[in-house]
Amino acid sequence: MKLIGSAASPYVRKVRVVMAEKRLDYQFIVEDVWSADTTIASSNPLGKVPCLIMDGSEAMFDSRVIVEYLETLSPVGKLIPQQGRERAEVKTWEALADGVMDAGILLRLEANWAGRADGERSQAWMDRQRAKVDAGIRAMAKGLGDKPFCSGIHLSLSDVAVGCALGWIGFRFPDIDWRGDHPNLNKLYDKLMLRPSFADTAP
Ligand code: GSF
Repeated sequence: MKLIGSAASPYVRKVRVVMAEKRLDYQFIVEDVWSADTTIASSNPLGKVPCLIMDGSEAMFDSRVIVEYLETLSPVGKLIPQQGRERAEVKTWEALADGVMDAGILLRLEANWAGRADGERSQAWMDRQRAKVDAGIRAMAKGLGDKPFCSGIHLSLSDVAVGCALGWIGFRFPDIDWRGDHPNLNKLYDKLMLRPSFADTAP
């Protein structure tokens, strides 16, 4: 398998953490989707990473589809419950974490994207996205409570997704003090960073 991605992308990190937890081998192909000569569109028409290329088959995207597929490849390191409420709960945690990343990326693009002139940037739009980031982090802290992991007592995709979102927020928005505001998230992230899957993929 080949994984096209970048070291800074939180969605790509989610896939890499899952690969490592499940002891799956892959070749990491670094691609800068923002550079003028990127060839990502030949694999993913949406021009986004992560994108997984299976041997002799079509490309697969996006990160939620990829991690769900990876879960079927090996029983090692089970991360997603097979059915029912528990599965929906883990997928909802993932949607929450992805939503925080989505809003953070929209905020950054509005503030920095080179294709937009300064006069075209909307503070109201940035505030709207920032509110989603803040609300998402608060919901993570509330949902985690004093549990050892987001969904029960074992590591799951919930923790992987939340860890990738928080790590990326810390990397891109150093002014957002989620560690100080939410000691339980701080503790969870420190615990995740003890795992090679997280330590080796930090942005
Ligand atoms: C999001 C991927 C994405 O936005 C997923 O895979 O879960 N829902 C998708 N990737 C970014 C890279 S990053 O900011 O993490 C991307 O490739 N953006 C390029 C673009 O043109 O939007």
